[in-house]
Amino acid sequence: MGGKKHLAHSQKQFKKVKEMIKVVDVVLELVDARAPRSSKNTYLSGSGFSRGHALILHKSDLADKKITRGWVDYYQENGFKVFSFSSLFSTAELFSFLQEYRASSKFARFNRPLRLMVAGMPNVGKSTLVNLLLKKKATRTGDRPGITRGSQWVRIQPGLEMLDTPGVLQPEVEEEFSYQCLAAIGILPPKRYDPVETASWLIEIMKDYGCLGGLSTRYRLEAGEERLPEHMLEEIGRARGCLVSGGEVDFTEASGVLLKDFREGRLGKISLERPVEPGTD
Ligand SMILES: Nc1nc2c(ncn2[C@@H]2O[C@H](COP(=O)(O)OP(=O)(O)O)[C@@H](O)[C@H]2O)c(=O)[nH]1
Ligand SMILES: [Mg+2]
Repeated sequence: MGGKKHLAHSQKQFKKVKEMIKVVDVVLELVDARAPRSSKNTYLSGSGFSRGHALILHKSDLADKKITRGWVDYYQENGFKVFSFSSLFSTAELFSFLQEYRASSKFARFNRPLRLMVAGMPNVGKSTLVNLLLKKKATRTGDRPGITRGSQWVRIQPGLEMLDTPGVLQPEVEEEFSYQCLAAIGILPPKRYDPVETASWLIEIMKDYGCLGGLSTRYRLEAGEERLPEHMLEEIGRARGCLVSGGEVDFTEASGVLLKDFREGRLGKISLERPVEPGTD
């Protein structure tokens, strides 16, 4: 389950990201609002990290609003600049957040643009957000020395410049719960998890959080607390025609259906991780 297998590749990729980081003032780290703790990279908030760092709780349209607000408070209390966002929404508030960030930094005082880049684990919506920020007023600022090969500065607003290529950060898997979170939200590549195991885990989580309603609505099944995940998966499989010859349910396919629906928000707004409540833990 560990991350060792892809180490050689990810070291090379990480070296490239580090090169990009050297030329920016602030790294906008995208995490998935449904599982911010597990989708957050430890390097960028580590003590040796010398750049500015802001957290964007992305895909907030898919997460439970109240829990996302809790996460924003949690990270603010821990000294982070943090903003929750969805690429389905207008960029106006995100631009205000970035302009405020600039105004509170030395770059505004020196009348120089704030240079930023987007980074994050696979599938957190980096390309979507970069394209959204580039859409309007995107003027390539032209070649400038010291820029990593393959990426360019783009002026996205007065005072704001962004590298047009996001940095890919590798998932870090430390324990079973975050492993399953990363699998469920689609950060881990398919070959690194068992879809039936993850789908069953997700059903159990939905039980724990009292949001099985999303399953009964979507698949017209009886989604009781007492029902086993495998029985619900079987019913989902029948409802969706995920069958192998002989009429048996193909559990892998049924699990794929469930995970896809979860990822695209069709089971409701479900946050997998919650911030630690004060006085607990
Ligand atoms: N619901 C929702 N989906 C998003 C959002 N941003 C991106 N996506 C979807 O998430 C998937 C991965 O996005 P992509 O930008 O390719 O992620 P990347 O791997 O980090 O570059 C795509 O299917 C996007 O359409 C968002 O804010 N909300
Ligand atoms: Mg991408």
